[in-house]
Amino acid sequence: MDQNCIFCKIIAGDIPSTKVYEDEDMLAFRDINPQAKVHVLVVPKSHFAALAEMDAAQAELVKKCLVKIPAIAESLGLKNGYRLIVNQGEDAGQTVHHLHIHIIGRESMGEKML
Ligand code: DGP
Repeated sequence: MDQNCIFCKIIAGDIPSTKVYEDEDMLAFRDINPQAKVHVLVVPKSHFAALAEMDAAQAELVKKCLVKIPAIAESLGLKNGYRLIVNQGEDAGQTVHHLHIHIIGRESMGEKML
């Protein structure tokens, strides 16, 4: 745990969140500032800042998150699809330096981005 990390505090239960899924490796909770009708963050419980700092063990954790995301998305009612986003660094607008995967959906995103 990184004492200065807001997501570590959420994982520890020191800051409340609206959880949608949890197991020993990851926590999924609703984004405080949703950019779509459904906006959930999937966070490995082990702290590391970003993709660029990921080692092999941490990559395994991200893989577990990716494997679980379709079931999380289904539980959120995202049967027509969703978008995953990982922001890496300042130019991407990464504001929380604990690796997280955004799940965004429940509305057509068209070709707004990507
Ligand atoms: P990013 O730009 O990829 O670093 O996105 C960080 C996201 O984290 C942003 O969409 C807002 C969300 N967020 C920041 N602080 C909190 C918090 O305390 N609780 C929750 N639920 N989400 C948070």
